[in-house]
Amino acid sequence: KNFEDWLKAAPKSELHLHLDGTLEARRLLSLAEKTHVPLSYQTLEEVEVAYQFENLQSFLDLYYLGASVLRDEEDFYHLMMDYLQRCRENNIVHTEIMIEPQTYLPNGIEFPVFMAGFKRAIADARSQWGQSALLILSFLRHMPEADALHVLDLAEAYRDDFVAIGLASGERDNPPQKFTELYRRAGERGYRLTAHAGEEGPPAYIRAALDDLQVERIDHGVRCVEDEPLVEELRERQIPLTVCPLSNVRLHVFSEMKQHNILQLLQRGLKVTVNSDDPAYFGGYLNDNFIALYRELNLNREQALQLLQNGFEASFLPAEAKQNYL
Ligand code: ES4
Ligand code: ZN
Repeated sequence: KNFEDWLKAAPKSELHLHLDGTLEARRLLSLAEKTHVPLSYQTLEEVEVAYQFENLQSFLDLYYLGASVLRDEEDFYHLMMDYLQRCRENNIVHTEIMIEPQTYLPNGIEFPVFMAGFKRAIADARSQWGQSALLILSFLRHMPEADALHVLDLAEAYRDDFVAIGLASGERDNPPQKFTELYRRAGERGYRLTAHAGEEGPPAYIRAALDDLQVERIDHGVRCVEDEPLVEELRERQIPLTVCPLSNVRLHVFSEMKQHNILQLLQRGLKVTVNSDDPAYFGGYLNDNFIALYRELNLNREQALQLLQNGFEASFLPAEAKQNYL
């Protein structure tokens, strides 16, 4: 059996996945027709052209437009179920999924609608093949903190359904400090804490996520290498970085996969994990990310085993549940 087959078959954990980023072009186009959302692309070929992103913002514009086709409980059930099926195909035995209510609420879709669809799909996947899944309540940093605080209160009715909060969307000019009160309150309410930092934003944003938001995990974090003392702190504290190789190349954080620093970060003893971010937009699910690391960066078995183990160690599962995977 060759190495690629071994990578595909290995049990995995995925920790950085935006559910709206799993909306496949085919389903997007058919839902857009049903919901009467006007798109400037009508065919799969036109989608492919539209998905040549310049940077994070040019991606986010299409990503939020895409998610606006989702309207009823069935749409949300199928979105979640399609991704959980992909987990099964990719041997992702545990996944932590970011849900972004601020994308749905402006369309008049409230918590009971999307949560019912999500929870039913997760319950079905758990009972059908033992899928493990946790949800992360992810906030949009281009919106005011007051809006996030309001959504945090709306989520109280679903407190047990979210293990953590996260912070996503356009990083530049939206520093972590903007959300200090949100993270303070969420911490008080028992949520685990993670945030995107150091994807397009400077290493100072990673430091601010650690110091001002008190996060225990960093989403992306690849720009930490620009600040040597920060790398040392991340290593010392074994702060997990949820790195997304195909995403970083498609959004030009790195010019090509051969330039990606994930294996250097691993070599330096950082707790790096591999993730797909928005697989429907960035050209691949988790196995495709691992295979790209093998083909372009010569990922070896020892490195792969470390990355796979980190994926479970860095999860928000309770310690006892983690043990079953290690
Ligand atoms: C995202 Cl790649 C990325 N970065 C920041 N926010 C996001 N939301 C969805 N994908
Ligand atoms: Zn992300």
